[in-house]
Amino acid sequence: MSSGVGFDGQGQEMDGTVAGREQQQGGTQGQPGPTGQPQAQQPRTRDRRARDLWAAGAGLVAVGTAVVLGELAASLVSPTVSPVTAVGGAVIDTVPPGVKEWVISVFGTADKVALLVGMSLVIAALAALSGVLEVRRRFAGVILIAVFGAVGLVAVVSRADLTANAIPVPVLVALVGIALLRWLIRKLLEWKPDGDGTPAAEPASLETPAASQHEDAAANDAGPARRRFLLALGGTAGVAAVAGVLASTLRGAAAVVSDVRSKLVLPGPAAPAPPVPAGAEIRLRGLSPLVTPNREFYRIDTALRVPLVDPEAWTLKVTGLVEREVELDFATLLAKPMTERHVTIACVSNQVGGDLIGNARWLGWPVRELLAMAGPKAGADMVLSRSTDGWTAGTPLEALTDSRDALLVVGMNGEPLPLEHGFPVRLIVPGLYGYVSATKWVTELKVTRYADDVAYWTPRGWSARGPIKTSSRIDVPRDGTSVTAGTVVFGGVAWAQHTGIGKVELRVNRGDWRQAELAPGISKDTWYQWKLGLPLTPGQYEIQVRATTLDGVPQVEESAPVAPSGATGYHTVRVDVKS
Ligand SMILES: Nc1nc2c(c(=O)[nH]1)N[C@H]1C(S)=C(S)[C@@H](COP(=O)(O)O)O[C@H]1N2
Ligand SMILES: [Mo]
Repeated sequence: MSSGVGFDGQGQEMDGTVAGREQQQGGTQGQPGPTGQPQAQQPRTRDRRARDLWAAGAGLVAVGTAVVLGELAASLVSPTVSPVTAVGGAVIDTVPPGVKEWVISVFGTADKVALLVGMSLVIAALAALSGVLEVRRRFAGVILIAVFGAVGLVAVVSRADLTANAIPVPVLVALVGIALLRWLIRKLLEWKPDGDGTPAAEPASLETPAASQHEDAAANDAGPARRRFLLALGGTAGVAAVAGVLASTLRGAAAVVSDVRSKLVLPGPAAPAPPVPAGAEIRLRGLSPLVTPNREFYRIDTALRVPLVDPEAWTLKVTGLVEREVELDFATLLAKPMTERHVTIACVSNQVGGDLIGNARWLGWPVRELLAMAGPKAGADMVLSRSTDGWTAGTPLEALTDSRDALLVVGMNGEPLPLEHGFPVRLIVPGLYGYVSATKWVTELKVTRYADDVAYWTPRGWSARGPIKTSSRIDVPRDGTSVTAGTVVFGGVAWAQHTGIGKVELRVNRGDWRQAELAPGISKDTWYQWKLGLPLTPGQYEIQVRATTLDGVPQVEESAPVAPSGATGYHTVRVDVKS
């Protein structure tokens, strides 16, 4: 940007306070002209133009920095997500076919590059415009950035391939852009305060002695103020450059692993998942899908940046209290007979009624087979699984060796594991909260004892063992909504992993429990859907749900917080029934 501003007197003014003042005086004197009016107006117009150009530069730097920081943030939250690409994708999806054909005919295979270049130009133009608008009228540029932030948000939200993690990014971009723009424009106005008035009125006043004195004072301030503005501008651009290099490095690495993942062909299951029973999925608007799509699957981990693990380099070591250490590479793992199972996993931090729970079809090799190869020694009661980033989970040895299908998972809902969900290999253990079992990016299984080892969350206030507590949730109608009087259909899910759900009941305003219609579960390790129509007349209602296991054990009524071992209590929704 700075290359475009060394024009008409501006370059001299940049040389320092004294030079600036001299230039200003000399400039006025040097202007030929019979009257004072044109003499004063021309430098004034030039000054305005120079200030507008600096403002355009400020806009470019502010928005450019925000976009680059957005790319960096996005590459951290999700390695495959780019707001710019999302907007580009949305453009591709929305342009009329004619335009698309035309672009392809002109640019051929370079159409994507053309789109990116075109988008960059549009963004740059709008960024520059936001600076000019902002310097001329406070918040005019801010509004422009806000509008384009909103467009970016719509683009990101509308992209089917994006995870929820990416949604805050356009908001962040807009907020950072606005803050930087306000800051840079303020600095610019401290340097060039003149020109924000109407040019018609000021030239006349310039001729008065008082005004010249004022000009003189302003010129005295111009040096430091100018330096402060240029420092702010240059510093911000420097931050953008560093962030840009970082973002593209991260994205480059992510792209490599992403590419490997997308080309990976998973083996078919030797033991396929039992078919989903007819009627397991209840058709009811707003009810969570029986099998959670990967991109809707909750994500919880301590990884600030998603670990990027190249399957070629991946190995899993079985160490600790074993007869023989075993090391497994990815090709060997893929060659094993795979088991496929639906399993509902949940986070211990899931509040009653919360959404940190999801059901997927996992493909993997039973952990018990691997442990059998290693031969756990007597006295061992825990397996400490470790991920590439050092995170650990402590799982009861028994849960990994008994008949349940604890798996070394490579596939999720028919795809290789998404990077966020542990690519290339993670653990899934039916019946246990994620923090004690579901290690993503897993690279080591240490057979040990609870007495000797502690997992990541244990010293942080969470219990060493974490069986998932039986619970249930009302999905529809949602809490706090209004519904029309008549038969109101309630629906939701209930889970008691590895035991199975026997019944689900609802009660209205703490009245009698009424049994809901319970759909068959896919297996005892998955959640079950349920629904119940209740005749409700206009008024306010509080509806509660409770599940009972197949063994006849009801979920715990007493409310408990998530720490240390999972929340309990009945999910309660309040609905307003209108006539
Ligand atoms: N490497 C690693 N694996 C991890 C975690 C983590 O922080 N790091 N969090 C666990 C927790 S607390 C949960 S609830 C599950 C969530 O798995 P998901 O993100 O695939 O839904 O992953 C588990 N596996
Ligand atoms: Mo969790």
